[in-house]
Order: sequence, then structure tokens, then C-alpha cells
Amino acid sequence: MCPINRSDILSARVVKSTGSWYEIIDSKANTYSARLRGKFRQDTKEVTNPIAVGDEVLFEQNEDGTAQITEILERKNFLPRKATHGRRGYQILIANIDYAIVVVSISQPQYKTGFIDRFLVSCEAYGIEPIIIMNKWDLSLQIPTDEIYFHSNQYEKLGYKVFHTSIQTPEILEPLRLLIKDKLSVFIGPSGVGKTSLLNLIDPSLKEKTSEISDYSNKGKHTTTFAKLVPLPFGGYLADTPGIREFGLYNIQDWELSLYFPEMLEARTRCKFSTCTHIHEPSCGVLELVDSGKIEAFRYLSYMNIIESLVEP
Ligand SMILES: Nc1nc2c(ncn2[C@@H]2O[C@H](COP(=O)(O)OP(=O)(O)OP(=O)(O)O)[C@@H](O)[C@H]2O)c(=O)[nH]1
Ligand SMILES: [Mg+2]
Ligand SMILES: [Zn+2]
Repeated sequence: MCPINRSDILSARVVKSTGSWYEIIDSKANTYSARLRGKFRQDTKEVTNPIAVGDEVLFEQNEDGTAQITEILERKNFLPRKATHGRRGYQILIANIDYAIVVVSISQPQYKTGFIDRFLVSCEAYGIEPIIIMNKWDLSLQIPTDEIYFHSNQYEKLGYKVFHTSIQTPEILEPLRLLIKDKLSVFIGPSGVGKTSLLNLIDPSLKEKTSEISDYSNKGKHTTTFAKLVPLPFGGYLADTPGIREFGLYNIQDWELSLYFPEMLEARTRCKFSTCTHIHEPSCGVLELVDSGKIEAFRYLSYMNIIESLVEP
């Protein structure tokens, strides 16, 4: 047997996954096509993909220039989503995220706070810092904006960063650029809101394909088909993801959900029952704040919708 020479073991970041092949980039910016070493064992059956985009891995080079992934380094966090094709368990959408950026548009299509709130809860639950981008701000001249400003202010009050952007005024992207420099960030949001357009503005060398919005439905067509990490020219990685409709919330009990609503954290300590779900229980600290208007009705509505969805058949 030949002993392993430590200098042969290299580390890299997984930037793309296409089934059994992975694209990995090492610290010297070399790109390799890599496969998982044959005897690689998966720890948990609940996860349908053993390696995810964003993973840091150790690899060995093959003579033909490809690579073999030998080990996955511990993940700092990851964003799961329900397994596709009727499979059980979940899929890791992306791992080791510094910022999960939810991109929505103020119009065409108009954002839903329910979507934003579900995203925020997922981030809180999985230890990921969320950021909100409200895009297509140029359209604010054509629509009433009171409610949009109201929501935007509420999210800021809760401690979330909110950016108002438009691809027509690229200079307003500068603070966002500074924030994501040297970080691993991911764009998540419904189809047609401008994720790929923003990505192309942040790194013009990309020229990723954007979609046309279908006029009649304002729903937007689906263009981006898989998550992929793009190295940024100023340092860091940014991932564009396909239009995502739902986030996974796994192993979360109903009474835990309020832990992921910052405005409920203090109030929930005043509930009579430690497993209070803040829906029908007597002497509930959260319901008191809902009644007095200190917890916004739209947030509580999201809370109730999410709690209902946690109850799996
Ligand atoms: N008015 C306006 N239109 C925008 C803006 N940003 C993007 N769009 C348009 O919105 C449409 C959809 O943009 P994309 O970047 O493809 O949207 P996406 O979020 O990547 O969509 P998927 O890849 O399907 O998830 C395109 O026609 C863009 O030109 C903006 O700030 N203002
Ligand atoms: Mg796209
Ligand atoms: Zn309660």
C-alpha cells in the first residue's frame, strides 16, 4: 500500500452539481470535474443529495485531470428543501451560506409577505442570515407604495436588512456589492422577480440568460434550472437558484415556531404554557401583543399559515 502524501490532499468548493458529477474550484481558482469516491458513505438517509453546492470538500486529482472527492468538511449551515420526484426526506439546496438573500419584486409579480416570512423563518431556523431585496423599484412610480413602504419598514424594525433595487439604476447596488464581497451568498425568490438580472449587473461578465415575463399572468417563466455558485470578480460567491416556491421546515415542532419570529421571542416567555402555540391557549403573551397591535397582523397571519403547514399528515 502506498501511504497518502498529505500534499496530495487538496480542498475545494463545490460550485455546481449535475447528478453524479460536480464542478469544484480550489483555492488557486482551478476548476475540476469531480466524482464522489466509490466507497463514500452517506451519514443520513434523510438527505437525497450527499454533496451540495457550497460544500467544502477534500479531493485527489486523477491522472486524466478529473478529481475524486474524498471527504466533505463539516457544514456551517444549509438550506433544505423537500425532496423532488416524490422521494422522502429533503434535499440540501445549498450549504455554508453567509447570506441568504430573498429577492422579490414590488410589482410584476407583486411580492407576498407570506413568502418572505416563510423564507425568514427558514433562515432563522437553520442559522442563516437573511437579507431582503425588493426589486423593480422603478415600477413604484406606477403603483401605490404606502403598503410596500409599510412592509419594508416592518422588516427593518425586526432587524432585517432591506434593499430597494432596480436594474435601471445599477449604482444603487453598490451597498449590496460591499456586503456580499468575500461572502457566500445565495439569491432565492419566485420566478421573474429579477434574480438573474441582478446577478448579471453585479458581475457583467456573466451574461446569464434572463426570462421574459408573460404579460397575461405576470407570473414569469422559469429560466434558471439549477443552483450554481458563481465566483465574484471582487471576491466571494453568489448563487442564483431556480424560482423557489417553498422552503423546507424540517423537525420543527409547532410550539417552537415562535422562536423564529423575533417579535414573539420576549412575549412567548410570558405564556402560561411552555408549549403554547399562541393560537387558542389562555394567558398567552403573544396573543396579547397581537390584540394590542404590537405584533403586526400580517406577520401573525404568516405565523398561523406556517403552523398549519407544519402539521404533516
Ligand atoms: N422594470 C423592471 N424589470 C426588471 C427588473 N429586474 C428584472 N426585470 C425584468 O424581469 C424579467 C425577469 O427577470 P429575471 O432576471 O429573468 O428573473 P429571475 O428572478 O431570474 O427568474 P427565474 O430565473 O425564472 O427564477 C426580465 O424581463 C427582466 O428584464 C427591474 O428592476 N425593473
Ligand atoms: Mg433566473
Ligand atoms: Zn402563547
